[in-house]
Amino acid sequence: MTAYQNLFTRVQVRGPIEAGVALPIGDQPRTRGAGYNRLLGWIGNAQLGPIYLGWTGVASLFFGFIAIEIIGLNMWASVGWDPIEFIRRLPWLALEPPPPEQGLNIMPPLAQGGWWLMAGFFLTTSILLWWVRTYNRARALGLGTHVAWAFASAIWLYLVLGFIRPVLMGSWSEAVPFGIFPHLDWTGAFSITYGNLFYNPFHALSIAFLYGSALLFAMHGATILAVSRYGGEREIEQITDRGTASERAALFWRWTMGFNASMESIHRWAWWFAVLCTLTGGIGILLSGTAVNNWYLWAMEHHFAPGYEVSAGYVGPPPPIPEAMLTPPAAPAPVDAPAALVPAPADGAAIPTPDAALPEGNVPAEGTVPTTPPAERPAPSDQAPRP
Ligand code: 07D
Ligand code: 07D
Repeated sequence: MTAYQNLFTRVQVRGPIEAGVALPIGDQPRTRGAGYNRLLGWIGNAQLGPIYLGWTGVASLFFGFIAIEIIGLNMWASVGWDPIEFIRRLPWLALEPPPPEQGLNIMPPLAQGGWWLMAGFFLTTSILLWWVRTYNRARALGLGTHVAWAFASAIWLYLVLGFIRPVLMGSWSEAVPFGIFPHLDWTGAFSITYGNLFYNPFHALSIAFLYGSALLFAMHGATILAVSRYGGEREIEQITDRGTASERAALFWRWTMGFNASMESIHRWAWWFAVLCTLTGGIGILLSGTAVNNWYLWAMEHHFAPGYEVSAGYVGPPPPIPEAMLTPPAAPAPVDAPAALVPAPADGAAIPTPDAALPEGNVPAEGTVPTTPPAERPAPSDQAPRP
């Protein structure tokens, strides 16, 4: 018997192409072509198309293409138009924003951030047009505009990083460069410049929502897969029924942790966690360098981080070096002086002392013989004192 496991999509529906609902009057027609694809069917719906492009879709793709062209050609030029080098070094190539001396100049020389500014303009236009498209398509289908507003939250962080904060700081040089590793270098440098972003409470909130999103996604995805043998993916129609996949899923969580999200509320949890990740993140970036220059010092002021003196003990000018440590070490004993290095007798009965063993002027090498006469030596703690 086949074991019940359904981690991968196993059912692919095929039939006449589904055309979808009629579009509102005034909308452009969708593309005509549509077909089936087995690979896509493994991860989602096997039907591809028809796509609604509309003028926002076409314009968005067009501007996005121009942005990628500007970025790509600048990167290619930076390796002397060598195609092999371009591919080999692509992850490290960059298109940098204007240098600080250009301030907010919107017409800097092309090689000094002019290309960056243009690419940024086209990319932003493309992203905003894509947002309009998500909003309009949702309206055309009679949906809520939740996707558009969630996307807007990501766009908020993007705009803060590349536009709003640089404008407030008075310089495009504050913005993120285009490039795979270069944008990570920027991210690392940003944290260091502002005294460690971990002490920025909005970065912390953003992380909590990021991790929370992953956890919620895992919990919800797993729950629905686990009850899919009872039709769990038809969650909404089962909300109020007993004995359904929905009720079992709810009971599972109520039994394991006492509380369960409802089939409706779990999607609100997911939406809010995802949206708040970039919303709080954008606030955190916006405050850095504008309101707060050093998050570590800020956190110390607000008793949120310990001071150095608490965490690392005494930090200050080093204590003076003892005089004895500054005197040069004693000259080594002449090799022909047998008393200088006296091995301990095998029976351990008597340890030679300087007074007994050393001729005049012969100094034992440090550590070879005790310098305190036997009578004055402290008794070993586990032995009785000598008579
Ligand atoms: C899986 C959906 C698909 C999207 C993908 C991304 C491009 C860029 C452009 C070569 C989850 C497509 C990528 C179109 C190509 C050029 C010039 C989404 C999925 C597959 N980052 N970041 C990446 C962007 C910022 C950070 C990867 C964009 C901030 C860290 C990818 C932006 C900071 C790490 C990427 C942006 C930051 C990454 C994978 C915009 C702080 C990684 C992204 C527009 C938030 C990871 C080498 C991914 C990596 C990574 C794209 C902004 C930090 C190249 C488009 C400035 C620490 N970022 N990022 O899967 O592997 O997202 O880097 O703001 O470790 Mg980034
Ligand atoms: C970037 C939203 C914009 C993207 C858009 C998409 C296209 C292409 C193409 C599909 C991601 C446009 C799409 C153009 C589409 C195709 C083909 C969302 C974006 C509009 N951090 N950190 C965060 C952690 C440290 C730093 C957030 C963890 C260090 C900076 C997140 C750690 C330093 C910034 C987060 C850690 C540092 C962040 C990002 C651990 C580096 C930000 C949330 C464990 C040394 C950003 C307030 C997000 C932010 C950010 C996580 C460490 C720097 C929660 C887990 C201390 C500068 N960090 N970080 O969703 O908001 O991004 O900070 O160490 O700017 Mg961080």
